[in-house]
Amino acid sequence: MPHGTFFDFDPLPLKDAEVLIVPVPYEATTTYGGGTRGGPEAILAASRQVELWDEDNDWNPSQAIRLATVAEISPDANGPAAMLEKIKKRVKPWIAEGKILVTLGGEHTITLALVESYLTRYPDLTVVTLDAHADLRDKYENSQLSHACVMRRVWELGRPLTLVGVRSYSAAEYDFIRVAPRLTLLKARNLRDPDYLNLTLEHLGRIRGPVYISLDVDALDPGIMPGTGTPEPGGLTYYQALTILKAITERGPVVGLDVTELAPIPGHRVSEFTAARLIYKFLGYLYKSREAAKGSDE
Ligand SMILES: [Mn+2]
Repeated sequence: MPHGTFFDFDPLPLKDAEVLIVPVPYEATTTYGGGTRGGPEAILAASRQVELWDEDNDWNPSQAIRLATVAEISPDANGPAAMLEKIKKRVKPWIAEGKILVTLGGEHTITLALVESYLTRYPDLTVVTLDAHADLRDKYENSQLSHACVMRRVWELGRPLTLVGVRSYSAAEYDFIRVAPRLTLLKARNLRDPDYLNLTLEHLGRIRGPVYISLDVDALDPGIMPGTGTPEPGGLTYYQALTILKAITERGPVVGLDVTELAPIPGHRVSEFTAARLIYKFLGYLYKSREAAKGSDE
């Protein structure tokens, strides 16, 4: 295992793990700043510095989380379609066993393979993505499998899709957003208004059934997340991101998470540390909500 394990947890045998950390250092269609291939390794290294006591719920989630870190899914030189197939082949058996995957990108394109794989086990899946960009282009630089098209391809799979934190899209994407069914756009600029934030949380709270979360790190403000290929000013604050992740996990089962587009800046650790911290927060919320659900069954 070249990367070591996430959070320095004692490695569990795969069969005993509920959560799998899956590194996917794939980068092919990045169009501006590169470097997302270094994302997984940077997040893994940063995760080992995350304080395990969680002041959010005053508990130590690491004592509950049953986690294993698997070997990376290495890039396929035969292009995006081959890479997506490779990812599906690797992850489907884990998803079939009910594992919760936390996939570390790499570019956002990998989300398409993950959602397709999750749909084979959870046909009633809803996808929530946090992203600065709509990623709803039909085609970009002559590719339908560009990171700029990933949410269009995900939307085409026929399930509800909610985009949170968006603040950058083209005229054609705007026209698409206005007419597309099953699509909800919750803009970053409006989240500054507490009433709108509450509406956002209500919308997320109303989602029924399993949810898949795709976190493009550029959803966050570049002040706390400068290490990304296509930074956009005006992003989510850390606490807004936490509130949103908490609302989604408290509402019902979250079956998977991906964290994409992290491009580490040498000597500048805030981006990967923020990403690792968000993942630990997410897992804390997830296990807390499961505990609460168990408690209410008794
Ligand atoms: Mn983005």
